[in-house]
Amino acid sequence: MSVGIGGAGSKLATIFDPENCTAVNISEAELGKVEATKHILAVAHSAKGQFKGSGKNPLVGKTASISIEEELLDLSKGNIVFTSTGGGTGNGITSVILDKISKLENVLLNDSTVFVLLLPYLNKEPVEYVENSIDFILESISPAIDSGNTGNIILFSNKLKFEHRIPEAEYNKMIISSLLEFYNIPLKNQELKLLDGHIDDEDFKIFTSKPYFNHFTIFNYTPDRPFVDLLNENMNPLLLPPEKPIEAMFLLEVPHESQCSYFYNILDYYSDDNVIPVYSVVLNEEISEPRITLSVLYSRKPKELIDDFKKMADRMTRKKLKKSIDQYVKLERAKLDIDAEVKKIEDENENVHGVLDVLKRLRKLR
Ligand SMILES: Nc1nc2c(ncn2[C@@H]2O[C@H](COP(=O)(O)OP(=O)(O)OP(=O)(O)O)[C@@H](O)[C@H]2O)c(=O)[nH]1
Ligand SMILES: [Mg+2]
Repeated sequence: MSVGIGGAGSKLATIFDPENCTAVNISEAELGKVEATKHILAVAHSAKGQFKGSGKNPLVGKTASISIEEELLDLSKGNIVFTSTGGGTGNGITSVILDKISKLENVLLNDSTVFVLLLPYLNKEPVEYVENSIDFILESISPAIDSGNTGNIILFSNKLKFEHRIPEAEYNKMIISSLLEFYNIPLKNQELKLLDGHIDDEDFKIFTSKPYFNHFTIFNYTPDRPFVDLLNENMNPLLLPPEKPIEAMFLLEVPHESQCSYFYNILDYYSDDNVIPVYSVVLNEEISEPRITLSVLYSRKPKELIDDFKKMADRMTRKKLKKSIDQYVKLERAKLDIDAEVKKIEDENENVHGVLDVLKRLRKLR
């Protein structure tokens, strides 16, 4: 069962699990467009009536969650929750759910929730999406991970979508088919002839119920090249790159039984990092080359991600700032070198706090 919150979340959940998914939104129109099996409208009234969206404001989502949080918490148990981190509805409602989960005394293995998050692409998406995402990761995801109460957290990004100009619907299908490759590991283990190791539903559940970030990828494996090179070339381009792994799981499919022992190379690679993967090797005569579906869990906060996000948010804020000053002091243009002034202020203070500071300063300069 899957739960999709907000616009992007609802669309992804519906593709992932068309037979059994719940879509949640504060926008009736957006909710009506998704073919979910269950629809939940979160009540969010303004003076003008029910909101049609949060206007990228997570506070609206947070407030609206009051009407549905118990139901949603229940639906999330043992399931997968999809949301984008940039908008206001998915971000706001999911942050309330994460907060509730973080405060639980104890979460049973079968009750843990996997969170699939969709992050905006820094270079092409509005600054509000980027800022909302920073807040979400720092204020909701980090404490949830620290509480140990969530399942895996999977970080998809819209980077490839924007860089390769991929239509939204197609990109959503790419995200879900990649996710299904990972989720099909126990099924393949069960359906194909098992040659070594094994990953059953229980093993898979234990792995996905750990409160770490999950990066998974799939690629052809040939032992004539070092595993590390193949791995580096084949990170999942839809996901954020992983940090140092603390746990790993892989399914190796081989077309010939004689290739079964290749898996020892992969175990050797991870033993250098003191990681002992859960694995399964199966015979798949329909493929021509051995293929690996690999997942690593990493626990460090994606520091670089936050740094990049912050840098981009700063840059975007500065651009906005410059635009405002440009407009405000139109008549003064001849006297002032706006670029130089903005640069000077930036040099003095890394975190420029707002247009007001700058304007005050400019007035003083005149
Ligand atoms: N890949 C993909 N990204 C989407 C899709 N819809 C929205 N996004 C991204 O999701 C973010 C915006 O979040 P939405 O899910 O639309 O917002 P919301 O949660 O409904 O919140 P509101 O601001 O109230 O609309 C941005 O980064 C968009 O690029 C989609 O169908 N596919
Ligand atoms: Mg929306």
